[in-house]
Amino acid sequence: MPTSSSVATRRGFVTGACALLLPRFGLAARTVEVRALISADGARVTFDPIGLRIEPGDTVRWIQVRGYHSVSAYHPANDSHELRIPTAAPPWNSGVLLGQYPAKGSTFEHTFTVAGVYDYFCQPHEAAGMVGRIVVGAPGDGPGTQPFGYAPARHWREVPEAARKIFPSIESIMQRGVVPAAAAS
Ligand SMILES: [Cu+2]
Repeated sequence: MPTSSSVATRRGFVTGACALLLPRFGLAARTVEVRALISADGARVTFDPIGLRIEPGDTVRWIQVRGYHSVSAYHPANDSHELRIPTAAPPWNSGVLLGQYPAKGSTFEHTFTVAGVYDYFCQPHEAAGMVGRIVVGAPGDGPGTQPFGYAPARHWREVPEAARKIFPSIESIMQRGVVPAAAAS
């Protein structure tokens, strides 16, 4: 009898703690998947979806399905790339992922807590236009909303021409929520 009563008490405590956590984001935080791909002939490299709208607290999980890719924020900490994520947000860089899904080392996750626009690229394929854009909550007016090359005095590495054409517009991301790779350009 004392044992079962103690278990019941613990369960009651755990339930209470979960109830307290949930209202922080209104809804439970989600994990959304993005695939990193190369076509069979190697001619086309892409993230899919290429545009995504999520809420603060959500996590994006990139899955390396074919080819070898990285998931790297547009941020000066990543090899002097242009700052194109919110100023208050930490940069991230997966490095080139080493496995093919579902093998170990084929996925990378990042949790987004700061609202705004985030541009990111694949290190091996940036020049070929392998980039993506995520809007967390509302776009605001941070670096990711600025035109490419907005701060020439910083001497950041330029976003390659092929990549500039690939980013879906912030408007289309806000309207559609998910922008598949094929519909982006
Ligand atoms: Cu790539």
